[in-house]
Amino acid sequence: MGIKTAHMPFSHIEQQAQSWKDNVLGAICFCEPLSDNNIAEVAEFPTIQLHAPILDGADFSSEIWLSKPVLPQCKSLRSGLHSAIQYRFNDELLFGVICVPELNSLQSATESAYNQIFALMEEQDYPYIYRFWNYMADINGVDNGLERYRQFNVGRKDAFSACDAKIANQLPAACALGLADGPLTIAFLLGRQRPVAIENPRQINAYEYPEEYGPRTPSFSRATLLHSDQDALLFISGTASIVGHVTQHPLDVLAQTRETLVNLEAVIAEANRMIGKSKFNLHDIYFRVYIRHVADLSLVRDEMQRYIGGTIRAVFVQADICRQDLLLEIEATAGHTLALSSTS
Ligand code: 3EB
Repeated sequence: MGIKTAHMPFSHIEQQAQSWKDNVLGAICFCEPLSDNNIAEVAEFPTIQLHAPILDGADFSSEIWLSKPVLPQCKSLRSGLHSAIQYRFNDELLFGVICVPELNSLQSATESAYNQIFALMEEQDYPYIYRFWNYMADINGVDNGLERYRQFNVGRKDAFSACDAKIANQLPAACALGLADGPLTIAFLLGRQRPVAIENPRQINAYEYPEEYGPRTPSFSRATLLHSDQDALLFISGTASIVGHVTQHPLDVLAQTRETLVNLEAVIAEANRMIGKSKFNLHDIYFRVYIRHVADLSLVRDEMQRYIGGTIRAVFVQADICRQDLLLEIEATAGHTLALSSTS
């Protein structure tokens, strides 16, 4: 696939060798809000720095996407700027980041961010979206008469709808989380190979949610899968305690954790069905766990540990989930070699 991830604390990134940095497409980094003064600039590649309390797994708190040169003569990465987007790319992949301040509303900031991303896709000819990571302040707050997550959905959907069908019909994997403050911050991964969109048979597809969740439906699928004869890469969207379209077990974080894990297993089973092999599982996977209430950390972590067993690779951060009654959300990424052993 020509791409892999590495995970490490934010402070370790700048200490890496130049030859390693040369292969970095971009990074998604969680940093403690209070340690701002020792935050280095990582201007060499597109990076989003998200200020959220890291509750556990700080060793995995930054996710770095690296291109995996398959051939020695593989061309090095190139960088670019497009409107407010900073991006880095090779012939296969493009990783970009954008931060948009809310001048009028979160809705218009979102529409503007997505319009810029879609314009870049057209301009640079990366027709497929693999993954969006969305972060915004006060996600459950209400302003301009609408909950902010719902405004985000309106802005995103309107930008999608205004596009050419080949973009408008895509449903990439995504997550949408609330942080204490900061501008709307989006990272994205694009490519030239068509991904497979995966849905969860236990859940109503998000783009078909009923109107009670807002005037526009969320534009995402439960996962995207990229695969060839050699390898497969799975991006699992933010996954929560939702069955059908209804939040399950409000106020019960333990039961929400279990329901979320069952949903993750259902998505993984769909991915395995697509590749015709039982390659993906809850063990060989990287998790990012968003927890609404800091005090719930040990309940969530211990239940994941009990359910999955072995050593889990996960970072736990405090963030707000897009529905008031959701206490956690888990996203995951996994890569496998289909020919021989499994690696990420
Ligand atoms: C859900 O299943 C929970 O709006 O991009 C998960 C992943 C959720 C992505 C998004 C929202 C998004 O509806 C919330």
